[in-house]
Amino acid sequence: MFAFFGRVLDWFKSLFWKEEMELTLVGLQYSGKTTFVNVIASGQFNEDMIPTVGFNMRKVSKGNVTIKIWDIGGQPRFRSMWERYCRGVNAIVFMVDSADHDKLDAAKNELHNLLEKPQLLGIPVLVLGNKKDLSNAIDEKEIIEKMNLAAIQDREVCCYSVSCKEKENIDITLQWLTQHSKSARN
Ligand SMILES: Nc1nc2c(ncn2[C@@H]2O[C@H](COP(=O)(O)OP(=O)(O)OP(=O)(O)O)[C@@H](O)[C@H]2O)c(=O)[nH]1
Ligand SMILES: [Mg+2]
Repeated sequence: MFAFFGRVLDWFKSLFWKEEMELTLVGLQYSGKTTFVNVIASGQFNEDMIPTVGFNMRKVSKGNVTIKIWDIGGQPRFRSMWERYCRGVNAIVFMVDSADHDKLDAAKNELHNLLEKPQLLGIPVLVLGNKKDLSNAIDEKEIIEKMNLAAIQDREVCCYSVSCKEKENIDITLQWLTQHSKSARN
């Protein structure tokens, strides 16, 4: 009964109290960015993904928040676009394949290069260590260490270990993101 009234209340709120946010998803190729967008948009996990050429834009509604997501290709040839698409967004999500140990150093360098750009000063960053379901995946603490997140002092930084495949920690990720919508920043 209470659940029913809760849903009615949510629906009522969504009619009058809408928020919008914009975020950009970057990170090395094969880390799971497009998979993440699919999972939050439709709950679908797909093993056979096609690498993103350039970028995709998707709008996803969560409760009363509409999230406009820029999903940028992670291959080296697309990385020069990252900065442009990160300008003015509410949050940057940096996706890391936490089971691919050989690429962690490159991921760290790309993240720090990006955050050095003056245009992106102060934009909150969420680092997601994806593929938590794989047995060799490193945990949150190790991601924080290997990505040298402690060195980022000029903005809010958060890190979660997630699995798009098993839909683990996707809820807390969405919670963090929607808390960074425009009205939350104002
Ligand atoms: N085991 C496992 N595999 C995952 C997970 N998330 C994504 N993958 C797989 O990782 C591969 C790459 O996923 P994509 O979403 O295409 O990666 P991307 O970061 O968008 O890659 P680019 O578009 O090239 O930058 C696919 O085979 C996915 O099925 C996960 O949580 N666990
Ligand atoms: Mg992609």
